[in-house]
Amino acid sequence: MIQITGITLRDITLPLKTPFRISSGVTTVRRIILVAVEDADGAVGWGECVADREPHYSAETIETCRLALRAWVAPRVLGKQFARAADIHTALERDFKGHRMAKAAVEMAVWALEAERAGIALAVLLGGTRDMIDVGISLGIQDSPDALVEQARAARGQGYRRIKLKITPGRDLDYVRAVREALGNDLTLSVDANAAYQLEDAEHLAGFDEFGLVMIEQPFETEDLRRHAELQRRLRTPICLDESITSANRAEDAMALGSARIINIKPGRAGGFTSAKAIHDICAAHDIPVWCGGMLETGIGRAHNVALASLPHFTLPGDLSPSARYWEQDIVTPEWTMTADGRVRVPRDRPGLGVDVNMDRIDDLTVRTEALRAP
Ligand code: OSB
Ligand code: MG
Repeated sequence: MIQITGITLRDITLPLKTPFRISSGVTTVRRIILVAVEDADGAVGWGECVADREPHYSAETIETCRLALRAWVAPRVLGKQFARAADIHTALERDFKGHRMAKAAVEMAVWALEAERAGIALAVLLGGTRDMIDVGISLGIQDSPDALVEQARAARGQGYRRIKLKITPGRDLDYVRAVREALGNDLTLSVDANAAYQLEDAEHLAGFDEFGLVMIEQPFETEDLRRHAELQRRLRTPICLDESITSANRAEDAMALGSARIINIKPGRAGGFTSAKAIHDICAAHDIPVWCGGMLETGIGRAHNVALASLPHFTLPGDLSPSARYWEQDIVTPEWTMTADGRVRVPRDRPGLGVDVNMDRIDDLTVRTEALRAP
């Protein structure tokens, strides 16, 4: 039995080493709500809310998450008993629509807590089987094709197994062509539009077909499943959906419509691990490859993503860059690293997250704390 007695929300600010630009906006400093869930025996599980300040990626923001966590998530969990973390999802869905990133922050913290208490790795508790995962990098939009080529060259040198280029209208085909011409056809390349295009751009987007990309990620809006299917019929390049896939049912719809040949799974976007696992399972049943996306997480969110990505059907490289790519200093020890051949080790031999949360570092970065307690 897990009896949750407290949920502490800690806001930290953490500057990125370099600003990260996607089609809908730029992030220079991350402000992140960390969630510490405590049970009646004093065990603690950590979660990380992946919402950003602005509703660029989805409708959720730090402030909508704070409201949702305080008003609707916490009351469904605090003082309640759960046999397993897997039961939290149902409790959070009862008469409570949306707010998936807020739900996920707590749901995933409870999974970490259960693993910690059971003395097993989160990866093992989730059903993970792999102990090394291929890593890809996501390169933000640059000011010139040359600048992007330099970034891609450096990433290749570091051993990344897939390089994803963020694109936006006006900074797309020429940028990808420059990278292909400079670095050759062997490089595993993809692009991510973060919903910046419309069906009228279909012909323009077909221009990507000549580059041999492994996928084009989320060209259209979140809701546009039918339009993605229409585009897929006109493209050779496989479409991968990210923003659109908020649940297993939605993944099933996308597959039935032919909207995607690949799916990116982010547990924060899907409302937590139970939902992310369900998406994984339905994609496995339909033979649609999946990979684990990233949201510029700290080492806590990275621990969650690495654990999830160790499930058997995560067959493509994940956006699981090492700590040093984002931060001067991470909030976990040891920091996340990548091997010279572009892989991350799953800490299957350590209980819980597999890394230690660095409380001194978190205290230094904390700008606000809110303690929610069982009534
Ligand atoms: O679409 O995958 C995305 C970051 C913020 C919002 C959306 C996305 C991303 C990334 C970052 O691509 C990948 C990473 O965490 O390294
Ligand atoms: Mg994406």
